[in-house]
Amino acid sequence: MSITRDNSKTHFEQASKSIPGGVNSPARAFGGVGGEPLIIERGKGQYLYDIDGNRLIDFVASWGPHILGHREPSVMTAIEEALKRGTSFGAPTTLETELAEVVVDAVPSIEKVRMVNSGTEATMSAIRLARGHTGRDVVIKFAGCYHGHVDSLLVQAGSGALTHGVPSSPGVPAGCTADTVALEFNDVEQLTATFNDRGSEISAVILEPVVGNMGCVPPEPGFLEAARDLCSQHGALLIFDEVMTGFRLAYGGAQERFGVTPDMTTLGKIIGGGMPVGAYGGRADIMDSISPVGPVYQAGTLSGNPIAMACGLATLKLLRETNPYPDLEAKATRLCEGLGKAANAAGLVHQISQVGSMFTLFFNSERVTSMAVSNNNDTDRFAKYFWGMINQGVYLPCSQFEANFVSVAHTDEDIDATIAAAETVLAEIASA
Ligand code: KE4
Repeated sequence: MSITRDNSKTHFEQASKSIPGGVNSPARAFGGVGGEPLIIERGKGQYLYDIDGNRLIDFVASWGPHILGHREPSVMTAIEEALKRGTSFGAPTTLETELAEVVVDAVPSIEKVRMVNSGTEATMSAIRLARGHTGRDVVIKFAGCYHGHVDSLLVQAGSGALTHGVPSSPGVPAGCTADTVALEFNDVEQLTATFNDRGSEISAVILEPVVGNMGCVPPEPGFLEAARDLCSQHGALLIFDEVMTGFRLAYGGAQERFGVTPDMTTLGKIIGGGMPVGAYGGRADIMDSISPVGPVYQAGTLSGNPIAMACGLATLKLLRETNPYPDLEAKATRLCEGLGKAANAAGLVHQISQVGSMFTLFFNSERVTSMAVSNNNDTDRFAKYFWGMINQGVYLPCSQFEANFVSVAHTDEDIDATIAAAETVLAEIASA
């Protein structure tokens, strides 16, 4: 069974004439799976509809934001109401304060928060703030963690940088990464040794508390606690990059789920509900080092944009009121169990990694705990799985180094259909 993709192919060819690679983000370019991206016409609930009229069950959720599904009615109404008052004023609005107060109330580490326009802006600003606040230059990150395309953090990055095999990008001068140390995720010994060696130089450790960008990789027991303790001992700041896990793994994010409180947190995706919003926040004494209160500069024309604030606010309010997390986790667990049974029935070596409503089916003989292991994923087999599932009407992230997301809109029937699709596709792969 193959879906029709003629219109997508034609339009993608046209797009490629005026947009590099035909995409505005390489993560969408299908580089890791081959072929051309589907051109999406609209989304509704758990479904995407492409310009060939195909309806697909969506587990990408725009790379995370759509925890409520596409076009959730109360979110759409909030956007329409905000639009009646204008799109942007370059001046404070009450909506920014309201969203800031919701974030402060929800996220344990955040006493004050600054809105920006993307996750990249959030991490870039958080790193600058950490360096400015501590007066130190060295930043520790972990291979496979992706924190956006920040020059100093685009070192052994995950996500699209990994899929395209260009973890450390050209165009980043050596000086920008001279103070960036990339270690192995989940390696407490290596982190401890680095602190023992250079502790007084380290401004911050930044990490994805549950990594989504080398596939879904949870922290090993004790890893987050060790990072917390080492930062406290050496006067460095612990930054949780919760752009993906924030409001995804719990209303208070991974830090609520794992009970480890960082000094700063970066957010994105869900807090914008699908509109361009990023944020960074943390202890008030740290955040008051940022302009205009303190000397560390950061600014943005459309930061706190009222339409984006309205979308994010409606999204977070609905999450707070309905607490969908237990149900989301149950649906994801049932799906992962079904995928595992399908892979076992087909006799295919695999790992399934799930935290809450995010998960990855890895084609790997080892449990994936770091980039060194994730690098051994069978990406050719993943590509066959990806296209097989598309032809069964299931839309997965187009890379083995990404996480899938279950939303409130996914029904039991969708979970059953996805499992059935996987049974067919994985059996076909095994018999090829
Ligand atoms: P953005 O600048 O793309 O809004 O956020 C960057 C970012 C920061 N931190 C984490 C943990 C992230 O996952 C991301 C962005 N995630 C990727 C996909 N895993 C976005 C997809 C894309 O780049 O198009």
